[in-house]
Amino acid sequence: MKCCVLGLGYIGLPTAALLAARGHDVLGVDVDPQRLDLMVQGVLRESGLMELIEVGVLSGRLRTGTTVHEADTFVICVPTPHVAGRQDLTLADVLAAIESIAPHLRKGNLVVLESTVPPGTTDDVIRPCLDRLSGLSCGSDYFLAYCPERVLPGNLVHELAHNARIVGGVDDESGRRAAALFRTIVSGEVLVTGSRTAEMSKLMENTYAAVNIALANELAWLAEYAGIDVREAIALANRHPRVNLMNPGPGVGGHCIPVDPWFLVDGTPASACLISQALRTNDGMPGRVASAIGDALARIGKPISGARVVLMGVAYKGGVDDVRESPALGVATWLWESGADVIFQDPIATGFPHPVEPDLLAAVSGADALAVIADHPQYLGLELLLPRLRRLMRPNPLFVDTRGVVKSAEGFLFWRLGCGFAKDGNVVLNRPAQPVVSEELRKTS
Ligand code: SAJ
Repeated sequence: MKCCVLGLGYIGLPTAALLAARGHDVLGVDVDPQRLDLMVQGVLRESGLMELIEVGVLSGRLRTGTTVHEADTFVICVPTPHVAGRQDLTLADVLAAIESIAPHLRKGNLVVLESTVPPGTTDDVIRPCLDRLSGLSCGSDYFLAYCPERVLPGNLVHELAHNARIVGGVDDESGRRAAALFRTIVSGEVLVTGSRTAEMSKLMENTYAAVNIALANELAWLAEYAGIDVREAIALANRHPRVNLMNPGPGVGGHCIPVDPWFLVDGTPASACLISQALRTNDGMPGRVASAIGDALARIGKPISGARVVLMGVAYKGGVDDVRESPALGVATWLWESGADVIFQDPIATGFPHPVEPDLLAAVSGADALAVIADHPQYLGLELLLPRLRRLMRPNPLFVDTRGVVKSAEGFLFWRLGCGFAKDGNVVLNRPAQPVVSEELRKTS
């Protein structure tokens, strides 16, 4: 089958390569020729991706370009950045893609939208737009479906090929044709539904994660006040057969979980209070971590102003080089406001807007505090390296762990998110316990 994939980013490029590897004749299109070169040369570091691209290019089945050509199937993978209350801006790239497809659309063609969109977009916005621009009729002349991606950055190629896929047709025939396409490239189940349900399911998946992480973040503060290690408590609670709590962290980054739930909140804000609050809780985490760093420094007699703080891991999570919505930047912004000197350290991150030191030993030289923000695999065994790092730092140093990477930090004042303070292995200086029952409730009970 001849496929044209529009948007060669994090999803479009691997999708184009997988289609080609499964025997389709693929043209990958991106409006930015520079980006096209970078992507194909391997700027996207995902295990197995370069091999997949090579197979496609060498076989002649994967070609790239900046303009759309005729095809049997068009797959749209362009970005949909959330811009509050401005659907026109959110959908600008999708609508531009539709405009570029319309002159090439022929009877029998299939159009698949993969970009994350508010519920109803495929049927209410894309379908009438494509009908008008092409002069064809959806459901009889051509077919249209919404098929969200659900891959995990860091394990993208494997998940693209093996995860179950939701296929949402705007009508039965569209669903059937899109399902047939995905059955040629994925080994996971292909679940067919309507386009609105598919759009909603995609948003629900990432909203579930956002709310679950917000709960873990809130539990982290409660555990600290109670003098409990939240990660141990979560691990135990998760042994319940129907509990699946996620982990607290210094903030929620990436291009999906902090963004996608807004597509639901925006439509009906008054009915989405829980989701809005969860997003606010997660967005507040970098500030809370920064203030914990300031508080901890004060306890060892070091004013935050002028303190040298090393933030380890500027990627949005461990094991990826992606820095989009990086919690480290949020933590740094708060620290800068208090006059701290921030050093960024990361072994793999690319595209961070400030200088980043890849070498940990060089980064910690003369520092007052060291804070783990992303749990890169390169930090495994960090505990053993800490004595060496301490000798390079100023006297009386602080170690902050927001990801549960180390168990102890001898010779440091040690603060763990969701646990509290420890010095030389002993829990000390816990925050003042908050009343479990508020004064008001106490009076009424
Ligand atoms: N995070 C936590 N605690 C956790 C898990 C994650 O604080 O327990 C943080 C991470 O550190 C990171 C952010 O959340 O900053 C997101 O990381 P992630 O690994 O949970 O998710 P992404 O953004 O890399 O990929 C997500 C995945 N969705 C879910 O886990 C529900 C992926 O499956 C989706 O396909 C992808 O978004 C997407 O494209 O929508």
